[in-house]
Amino acid sequence: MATPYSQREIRRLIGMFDVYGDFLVGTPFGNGNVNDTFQLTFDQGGIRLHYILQRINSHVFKEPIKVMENVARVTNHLLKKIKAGRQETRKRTIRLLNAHDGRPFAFDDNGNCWRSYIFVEHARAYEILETPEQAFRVAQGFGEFQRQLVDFNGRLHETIPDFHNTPKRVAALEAAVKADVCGRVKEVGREIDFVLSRKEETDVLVKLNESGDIPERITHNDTKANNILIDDLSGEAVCVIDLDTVMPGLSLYDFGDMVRSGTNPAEEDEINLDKVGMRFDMYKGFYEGFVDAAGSVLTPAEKEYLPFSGKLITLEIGMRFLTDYLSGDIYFKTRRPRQNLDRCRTQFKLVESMEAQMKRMKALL
Ligand code: GN1
Ligand code: MG
Repeated sequence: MATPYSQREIRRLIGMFDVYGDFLVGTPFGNGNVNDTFQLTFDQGGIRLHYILQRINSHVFKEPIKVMENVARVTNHLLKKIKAGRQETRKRTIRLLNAHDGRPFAFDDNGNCWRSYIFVEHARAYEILETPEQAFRVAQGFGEFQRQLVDFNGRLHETIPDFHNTPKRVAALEAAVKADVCGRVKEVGREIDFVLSRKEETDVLVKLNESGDIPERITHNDTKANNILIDDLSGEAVCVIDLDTVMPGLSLYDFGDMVRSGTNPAEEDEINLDKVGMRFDMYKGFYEGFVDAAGSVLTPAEKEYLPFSGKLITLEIGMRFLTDYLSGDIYFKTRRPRQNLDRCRTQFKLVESMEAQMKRMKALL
């Protein structure tokens, strides 16, 4: 749930940006675990248009201006690519609105950083994917994003250092277990053992990067299936969204997070673990879509570790939920008690399901 804001406050906040037309209404939008997001309706000359207005969570993003510099640089790069394509296309990138000072963000009186985007009409993000065809399209969209950024000039800010450094996430969990600030460690012995018994595998990708076998790239780092918009008519992936964590990273974590979020037919915090597991046909869709779009830029080692990457990031995100549960639910938004623990258990169930199907996944290579 987004923090409650009155219509008056929303009107004042969007008033910091250059938007034409009359503000009608603003409502909470989407299911993000971090930022506060609103969809705003405007009347422009008798036509209704929408914008997104978002507050950047400053607990998670300590340097919001750097986040916005990354987002602006990447969207400008993508926009050039789209414009250079000769065919007419529904493909797009998120487009930031400028605030009155010409910068693509603005601070409110309480020091919160806000930004606004043009809303992409006739497309939507799916919380749960239904068909392998959708998985193919989603992976194609994120793969294309990866490919389009291959010739990006310069390095982006590392806005959250070591974001997908899995061994450091293990260390953070171990520190939270030691501190046990909420006295919850006694409830989660099984979950802690689950991680510890897989500890040696957690540094595989970091090590391959250190040895030069897999390159640092510009990556999205939050490639949940719901972070891409699917066109209502064509079913094509038309726009990658939620670029806050775009920064230097490993392509495999991007592929892995699609597999984590999109192969599971249940919610991320599903309580009935019988419903949770990896659908192999969905995995196949992701694999084929990603290779179709980004195969030409991936190295042999990157390709080889595609199946493993899904398992690794699922373990990593499960650990992050567990760490947050032990720390008193201070990072991810929660709507009910133990939600972070439920999220963790869902992830670990999914890890087991991936382990059971690893051979089949590798056989596709
Ligand atoms: C957060 O805000 P949202 O829902 O897009 C998190 C991701 C996690 C995800 C799990 C900056 O993403 O890393 O994978 O929740 N974003 C950040 O649902 O930590
Ligand atoms: Mg996000």
